[in-house]
Amino acid sequence: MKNIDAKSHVRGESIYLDDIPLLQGTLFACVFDSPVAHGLLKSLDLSDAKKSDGVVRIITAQDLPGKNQIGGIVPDEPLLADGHVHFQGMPIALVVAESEEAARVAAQKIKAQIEPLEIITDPRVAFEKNELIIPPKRFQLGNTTAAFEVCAHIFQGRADVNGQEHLYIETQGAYAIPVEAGGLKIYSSTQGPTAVQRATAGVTGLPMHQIEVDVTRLGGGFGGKEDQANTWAALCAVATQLTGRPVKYSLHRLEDMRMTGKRNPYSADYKIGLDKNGKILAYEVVFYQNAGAAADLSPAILERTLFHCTNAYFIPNVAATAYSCRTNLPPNTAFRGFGGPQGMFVMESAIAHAAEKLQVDAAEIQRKNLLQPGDEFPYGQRAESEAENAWVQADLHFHFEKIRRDAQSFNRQHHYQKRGVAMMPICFGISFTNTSMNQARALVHVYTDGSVAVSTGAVEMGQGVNTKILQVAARAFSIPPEKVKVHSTNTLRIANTSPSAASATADLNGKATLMACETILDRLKKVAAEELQSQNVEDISFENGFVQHKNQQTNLDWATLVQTAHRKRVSLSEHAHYATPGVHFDWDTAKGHPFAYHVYGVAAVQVTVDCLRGIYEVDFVKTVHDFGKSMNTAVDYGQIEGGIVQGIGWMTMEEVVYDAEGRLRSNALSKYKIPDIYSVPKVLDIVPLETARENLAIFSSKAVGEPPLMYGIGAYFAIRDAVRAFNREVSPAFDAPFATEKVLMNLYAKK
Ligand code: LUZ
Ligand code: MOS
Repeated sequence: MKNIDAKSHVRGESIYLDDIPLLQGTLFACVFDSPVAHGLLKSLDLSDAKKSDGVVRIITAQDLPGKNQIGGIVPDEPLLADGHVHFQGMPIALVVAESEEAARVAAQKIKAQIEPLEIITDPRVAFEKNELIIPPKRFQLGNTTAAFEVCAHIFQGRADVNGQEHLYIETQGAYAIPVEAGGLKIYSSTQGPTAVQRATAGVTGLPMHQIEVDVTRLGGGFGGKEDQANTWAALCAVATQLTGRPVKYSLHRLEDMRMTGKRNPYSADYKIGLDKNGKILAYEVVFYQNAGAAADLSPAILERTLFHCTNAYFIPNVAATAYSCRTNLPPNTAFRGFGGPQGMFVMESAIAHAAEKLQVDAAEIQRKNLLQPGDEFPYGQRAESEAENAWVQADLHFHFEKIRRDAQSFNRQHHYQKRGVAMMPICFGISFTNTSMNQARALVHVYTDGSVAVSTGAVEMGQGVNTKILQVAARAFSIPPEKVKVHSTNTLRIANTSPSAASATADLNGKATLMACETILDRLKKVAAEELQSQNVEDISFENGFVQHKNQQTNLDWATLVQTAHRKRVSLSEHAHYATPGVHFDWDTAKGHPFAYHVYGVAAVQVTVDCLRGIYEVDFVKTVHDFGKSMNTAVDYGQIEGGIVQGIGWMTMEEVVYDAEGRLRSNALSKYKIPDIYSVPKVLDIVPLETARENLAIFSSKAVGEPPLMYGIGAYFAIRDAVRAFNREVSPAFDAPFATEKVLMNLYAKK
């Protein structure tokens, strides 16, 4: 089944925030943001801006009716700067004017006097100064100290991995509308309608029931709108409250890049110990997370880094420590993988380091240490591992030995072109690591013409979740997909939602939808049994829009049955609640069973490096991927292709650059290179893993949003391999992304 949005997307008919028809009297907002990364806000001169054409109101921290606080996990983030500025791009004032242009012009006329304070951009410097967002988090398995005593080989090093700009095609934005009795209706481009509702309630001082948040769809989120959509919605809400008029703010790309946080950069120290056969006996790692100026989601991201610090390997002795370090950068935030990819990059760096020193193929070490079913993760959960299975199947399909040999023979024949190869196994845990977030609700109405309306907490952001939800309802009722409509995500229809995140959206909301449909179906079966004078409800089933009795089609069609049920005063609506069974975690012991299941896979990645220019192409990414049993291969393959390319971009070309003043230098698309069609692997083979194992996913169709991004890590190590094929003397630092300039420097570096 195709993505249900395909047609309206292609025709340009899909409605995004900026396409919503405006109400008469709508005002437009623009932020005046801090030009300094750290300082004391001494004074603010609004006089010129107030006189500017079309300006209706300028709002500062003192004007907020409620609390000046939007921090989700830790209350450390003011909506508008009050006395202090903590990063360049921090909102200080909001101009509200009759047009977008008028608001922008006026914002530029605001002058702030800021007394500079010391600026920290490096997480290790922040750590030295004890600038921590939360106390450190630790995972431990076995005893590393004892294990290192018996290791034949021990290697220590450092790995750095940079951030990533989300670059959702639709920038952040919100549109707030006053409704009667002081309430608000807010359209928001958010992954978390409830997060927007909660943050808005805080700054406006309204109870949550006075605030309706509605989301039709996003033009991409990638985690950037899990928490950071709150700011714009809260600002518009306050402006609406203070002016009594609708207020819209759709950010300019430059504002969005400057003011919003990115994927957290990490710096890490690792120590890996192996026995003489290449078995990893011990692994110690310390992560320094660059959180930026406020907690945002960084504490949860830090946890997911720890959860993924051993990737798809079993290591009997692990000690992992993670520090969330406060710097003067925009608060960094969720980004596809949520800290997991950063942890996995460090693990792969440690393995590459060991392989280089031991003069073996990294694949040999990877292969020997894959998780086996029943192995214990450092956090106590036992693996239902597909890691070995995925590796064996990938080897059968793609012939790793031959890939390696062909690359070597190519390299013997070409001096200025070198091929590099890497294998990239992945293991990604599915569920929010915060157990309480693993719940969802769905509201299903069957109308008397037999058509069905579904609402859930799932936000459609291009990932195809609405298509999957629709499939769930259509399959549950055995009716054609055209009979089902999935409606916008709305806090009045579905309350207390978890954000659409953690790859878990289709599972959580799909299961709630299935439960609601099944409850309605049970009622309809009783009605059908009465109509058909059948003694046994068990004999009733549905197929192709007709009722079946003892597997024989009857004349009773779906719409007639629905009308009959309504006439008999049987409810055709249901609101269902789903909570993932069996998940729990205890941070006191740092053990538990946080994930409903894991997604596995293995990719073989090959690149060709042009050794004169330092540029490279990805020849192929070939993967055996664990879909469970895909319920929509079009959607799932699309997610995998997109994830791989986004991962390759992060690892090989996207360079987020802040200078020492905390100013974003890569602040436009002319200075920040994202993958284009030419960066896509020439060959992208995706083969589903064959498995008989049961899982907790919706229709056994495993989550697919985040896991494939991490195949992109293979591109980093493939480039590194090619560089070393050209220059045997060099041992490139583990410092992602491996962008062209870095490649060129390493190609010609001396020992
Ligand atoms: N968001 C969150 C996430 O709040 N908790 C998570 O565990 C998570 N994982 C991935 C992406 N977003
Ligand atoms: Mo995400 S990083 O699942 O919002």
